[in-house]
Amino acid sequence: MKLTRREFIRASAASAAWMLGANALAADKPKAAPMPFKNALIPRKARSSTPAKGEWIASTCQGCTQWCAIQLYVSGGRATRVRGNEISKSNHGYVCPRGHLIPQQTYDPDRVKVPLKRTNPLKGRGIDPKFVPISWDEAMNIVADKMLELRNAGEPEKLMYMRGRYGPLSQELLYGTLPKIFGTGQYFSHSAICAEAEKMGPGLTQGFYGYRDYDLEKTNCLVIWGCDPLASNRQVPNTIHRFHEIVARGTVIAVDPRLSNAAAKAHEWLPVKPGTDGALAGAIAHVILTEGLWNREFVGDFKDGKNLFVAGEMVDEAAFVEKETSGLVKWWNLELKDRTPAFGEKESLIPADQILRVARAMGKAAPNTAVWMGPGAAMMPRGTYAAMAVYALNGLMGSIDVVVLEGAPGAPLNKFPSTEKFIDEVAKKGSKTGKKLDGRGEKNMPALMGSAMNNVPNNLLKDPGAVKVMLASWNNYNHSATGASRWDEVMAKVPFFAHMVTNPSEMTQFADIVLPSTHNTTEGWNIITNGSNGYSYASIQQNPIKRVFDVKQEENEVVWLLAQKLKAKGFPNLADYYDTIKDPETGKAATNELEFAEITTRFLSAPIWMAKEAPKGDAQIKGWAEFKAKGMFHGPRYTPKKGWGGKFKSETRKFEFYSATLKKRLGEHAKKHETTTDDILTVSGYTARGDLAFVPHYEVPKRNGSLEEFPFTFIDYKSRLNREGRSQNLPWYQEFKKVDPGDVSWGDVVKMNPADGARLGLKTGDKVTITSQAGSITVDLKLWEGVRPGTVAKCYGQGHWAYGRVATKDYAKAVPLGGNNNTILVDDLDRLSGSTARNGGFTGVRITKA
Ligand SMILES: Nc1nc2c(c(=O)[nH]1)N[C@H]1C(S)=C(S)[C@@H](COP(=O)(O)OP(=O)(O)OC[C@H]3O[C@@H](n4cnc5c(=O)[nH]c(N)nc54)[C@H](O)[C@@H]3O)O[C@H]1N2
Ligand SMILES: Nc1nc2c(c(=O)[nH]1)N[C@H]1C(S)=C(S)[C@@H](COP(=O)(O)OP(=O)(O)OC[C@H]3O[C@@H](n4cnc5c(=O)[nH]c(N)nc54)[C@H](O)[C@@H]3O)O[C@H]1N2
Ligand code: SF4
Ligand SMILES: [Mo]
Repeated sequence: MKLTRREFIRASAASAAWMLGANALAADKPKAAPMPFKNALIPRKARSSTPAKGEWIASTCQGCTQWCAIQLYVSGGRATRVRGNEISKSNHGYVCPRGHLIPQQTYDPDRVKVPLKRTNPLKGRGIDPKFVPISWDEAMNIVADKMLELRNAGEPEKLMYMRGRYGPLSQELLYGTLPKIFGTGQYFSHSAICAEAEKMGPGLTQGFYGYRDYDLEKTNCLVIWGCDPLASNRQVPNTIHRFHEIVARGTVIAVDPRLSNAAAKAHEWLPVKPGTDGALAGAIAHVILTEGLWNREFVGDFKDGKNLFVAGEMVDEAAFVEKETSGLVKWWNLELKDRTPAFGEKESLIPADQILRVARAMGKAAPNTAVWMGPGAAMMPRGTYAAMAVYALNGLMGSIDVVVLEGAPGAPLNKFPSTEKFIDEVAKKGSKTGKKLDGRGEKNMPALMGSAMNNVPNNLLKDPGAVKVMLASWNNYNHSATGASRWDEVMAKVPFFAHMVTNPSEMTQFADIVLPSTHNTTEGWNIITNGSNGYSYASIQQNPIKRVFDVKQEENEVVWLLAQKLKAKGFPNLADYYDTIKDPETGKAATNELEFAEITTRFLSAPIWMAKEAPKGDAQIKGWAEFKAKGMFHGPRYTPKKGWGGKFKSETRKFEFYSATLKKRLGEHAKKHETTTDDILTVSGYTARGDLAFVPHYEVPKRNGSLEEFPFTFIDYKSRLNREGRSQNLPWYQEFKKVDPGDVSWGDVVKMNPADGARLGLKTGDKVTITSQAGSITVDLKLWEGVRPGTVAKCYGQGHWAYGRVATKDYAKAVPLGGNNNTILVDDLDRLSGSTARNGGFTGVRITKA
């Protein structure tokens, strides 16, 4: 970068102003780190005195669930810059804005730097734990002793492990192994507060319970529904890369109650009334059918070619011959025939003529129409059916496996040895003792996705003795889970809690032992797998920097140390199991925790770099050194129309508009409870009965709180800068918070339509209290046109009362910066999936001047 003198003066002035602004705003913050900015603006001459002698090293970002293959610029053992892995076929060498936060997250001065032990037995929000530093050895001794007390008392099931974010090695070495070998069934991952309800859409139609991929290069009509992939959701770099091309050549439609980044750039914005997505999707499907816009190649046609879909009229099932789908006419007769645009308008508040226009644009581009559904249309009470309704539009468009993809075959990975031999009788018995504390499988909790994690505190509050020792990693449920105050209550009661995290977050304030974790992108070992843009890939994390703090990675280093301690104290099974994992080249087992981390990473990825013949996909990688240098391996590109021809994984092997898959699974659940599916639906809070329950349909949105008492509907969304719940302690997060439409830097605003503001006599900058049935928070008000009257929106992320000095207003006094949405979001679920509700406007709120 060469600057002229004048440019340099201008740049320095700008950088000085920036720093002044940041520092003035951050008067009571620790010294923010404006250095990277300053460096970037210093002319070359000054820089050459300390030339950066570094190299780009491959790693993987875990700032969101895309898990991008990236490269870190490492200089003198320090990571200073970030970019996409240049060979990545999904991010094209770029990261999203959150990728650039990695160095700040790594060198956050508020990280937990050494193991800590609590000395204050009192636990509660705002109570100083009085942590004192201890050694890793002492910490491991304490945790191992507590665990063995349970085994010795014959009650291993009183151990609970809670996992938040993770890497694939967790499945093999921690989450999937430790509880089984130790003997407890009480282990829960965060998926139920993440986006599981979304998977019910593709799961119950085509038997694919997973996140979809999209071929944006071929997409001519992109319908972004309940997510904002320019800023969040998955595949952000590829969306940024392709979005403008679709805007130029086709149609972009955004369905979101708030003016999202995508909505601001789309041709059509449909500010749907929260929670009515099923009605809107039904109306669009109705138009597609009555106007004959469905994709004949996928869906089929009427026998004699005449379209018999006429509003309000039943159709004879025998008149239509389906191809790749099943149950279209049933769906029409049960649900769609009355879902006219007028009905859609009445429920969703989207004008009928806009519904018509959008449906026609979608039909015109089919099968190159992608409906990109996100949690906004799924993570709500009764969200299973909204997810099905929105996703089924892809079936009508015939876009399945054309532009809406299941994901390509992944890179080949090794299977870890079986744990079976190491599970003793005590463990077998323990694993089967007691019911899962999330209540899954109970009559009113079908939880077909397998977990209802956020229900654990409810059961634990009823039965506080059920857990005596709790381990948790990379999670912060006291902040990230709705009904957050329940977690404060329950965590205060858990007798012994060890937390494996990077920062002293809210949940950590309840810990007895804190085990400081690596920031895995810069300090850990792992192989991370994902896909986007038609490719799946495996990408490395290789501990590329010099660790500044005394941290260890929970998935491999900590479990190995813990296993050794348990062995020394008389329980060898975990350590003996880990010893069966040998280095793929030397055949040796690990002799220390860091070796274990590297060996397990090498073991997992060996089929990529040790294969005699190249696995399908990228050119052959010859050896570990080459894999570390390249950092990633792609499998082959997706196979178009993979599931066509009766190869979907649903019950009928077709794309089911009438879900035989759900009928079977719900039927099994009903049978287990010796009752009918209608009874299950009733106790689980759904409105459908009979066959309607098996087709995508509209369920009226559930609302916690009456309109009289709580007149506003609350909408939650993610910040473009949220690295899930983990970036709020970074000065750049706070400084650039204004990148979220309508938001402000170093603050937390609730956004209200100016018409409502005028009515209530409220103005921008007013301090307001938001109150729901669950609790209340006080934040600043911002009048903003991006939400309709009656709805208010606030970004998720702020409101930390712990975590660090930047994230809070006063860390020592537990004073939050802004307010946590999860304090006011009511604890409610979509019981069919087990997911926690956070979208769909299910929480009514009242807004008053503070
Ligand atoms: N209201 C609302 N709530 C939400 C969401 C929302 O949009 N709105 N999003 C939901 C979603 S999708 C998810 S997935 C969850 C996520 O929620 P959780 O699973 O609880 O995870 P986080 O809050 O992202 O991070 C938890 C903790 O991990 C620690 N940490 C950070 N980096 C690392 C690391 O590299 N290693 C280890 N061991 N620890 C680390 C930090 O101390 C941090 O406090 O939140 C959910 N909660
Ligand atoms: N920037 C960023 N990106 C992320 C993450 C992050 O923390 N930050 N986390 C990653 C993770 S773990 C996950 S699970 C994904 C999921 O993350 P997203 O796909 O972003 O999901 P949500 O945060 O739930 O966002 C919900 C969206 O739906 C809208 N919405 C709310 N109610 C309704 C409704 O009733 N109808 C409709 N149609 N829309 C509604 C909201 O305005 C918002 O735009 O994101 C991943 N990507
Ligand atoms: S935050 Fe997500 S999209 Fe951004 S670079 Fe990291 S993994 Fe990729
Ligand atoms: Mo998530």
